[in-house]
Amino acid sequence: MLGEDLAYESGRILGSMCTKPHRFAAHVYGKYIEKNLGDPGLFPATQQIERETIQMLGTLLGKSDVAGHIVTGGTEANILAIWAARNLSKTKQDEIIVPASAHHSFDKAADLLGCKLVRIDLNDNFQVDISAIREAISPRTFAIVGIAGTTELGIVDPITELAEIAEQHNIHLHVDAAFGGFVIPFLEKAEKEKLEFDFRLSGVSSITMDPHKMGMCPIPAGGIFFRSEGMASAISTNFTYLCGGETTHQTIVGTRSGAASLATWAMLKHQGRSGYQKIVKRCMELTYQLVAGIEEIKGLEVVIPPTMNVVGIKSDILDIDVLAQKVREMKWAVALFPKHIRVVVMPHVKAPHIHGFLEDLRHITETIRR
Ligand code: 0PR
Repeated sequence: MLGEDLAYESGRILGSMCTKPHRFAAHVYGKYIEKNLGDPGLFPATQQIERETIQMLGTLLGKSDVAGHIVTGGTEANILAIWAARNLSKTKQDEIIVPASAHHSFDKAADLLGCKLVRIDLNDNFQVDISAIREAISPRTFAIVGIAGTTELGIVDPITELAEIAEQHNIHLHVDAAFGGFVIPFLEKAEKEKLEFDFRLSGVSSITMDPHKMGMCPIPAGGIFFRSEGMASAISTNFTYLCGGETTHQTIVGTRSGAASLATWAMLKHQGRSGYQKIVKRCMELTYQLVAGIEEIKGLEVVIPPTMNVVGIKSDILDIDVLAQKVREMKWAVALFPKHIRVVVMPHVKAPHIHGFLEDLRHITETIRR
């Protein structure tokens, strides 16, 4: 039955932010499949390894003594951040300011928490408009969200400015680096220095960064990071009856994968910074090849030069829905946004796939122009 599923190895999956997990991470995951961090008293060593994983990733994010957990994904991480910010806020504060490009997990968070999302338009660079953020802040605002690697285009918001605003107004700033967290730190020095987004900015209170995207870890592995244990404990539930003894949960789910933390820990040790730098370098080289190829095709354009391995393709001769339909008919699985097609050059995408895709795009546009 599974023959009907698409496989990453086919190179046909061009619009996904997930990839085939690294073989070693998958091996570790499979080996420790039964570990349950919902009852950490039974698995104290696994809990310690989760702590170390959070510490290693925290260090990458500019602060080794962060609090946090390896969770089910970016959605849970974003919900946890907003939940904590809401619990830390004053009464009558019920508004969250988010960029128009925010992932739909923030809609889920707002709905679950009975809060209102105030959406802010983007500027010409597809970043959130800072002056509009300033205007939108009200006494009801308890959180601002900035994105480091937007779902639609991989764009990084001006997080430095958002952090200043958050500090001035004493508001929680959550940075959604679900995708970008495993890309930005591994870009070339000159590139990453332009993209400040983490705890090195004192106004940043929490960050989402997912190992199961560009971290090449098995699903489910999201990451939530809080600047301090005090912030994380705003969503703590304590109970005593478990067979592992008294415990505290700071996640939505109860029973949860310990293998996810073990696989992430192992993958970080296995790759090190240089391993991830190589992965990102390869993805970026192919991204630039894709961009160069698109620019050569009459009728197609990239939406904006990419910051990371996410490319938006638009057309001035073809309705984007029609173009996506034709691309999909040729068996390329791309993501479709209102005005563009999204390609994510994940580690499973190789040069022949990009060249085959470009050839098909050329063919589609030529047939239309004729
Ligand atoms: N934040 C950002 C910026 C995201 O892009 C995503 C997911 C999330 C949070 C939520 O993460 P989880 O999906 O782990 O909860 N972005 C991808 C997207 O919506 C998710 C995805 C992954 C979609 C693989 C398709 C796919 O094949 O495009």
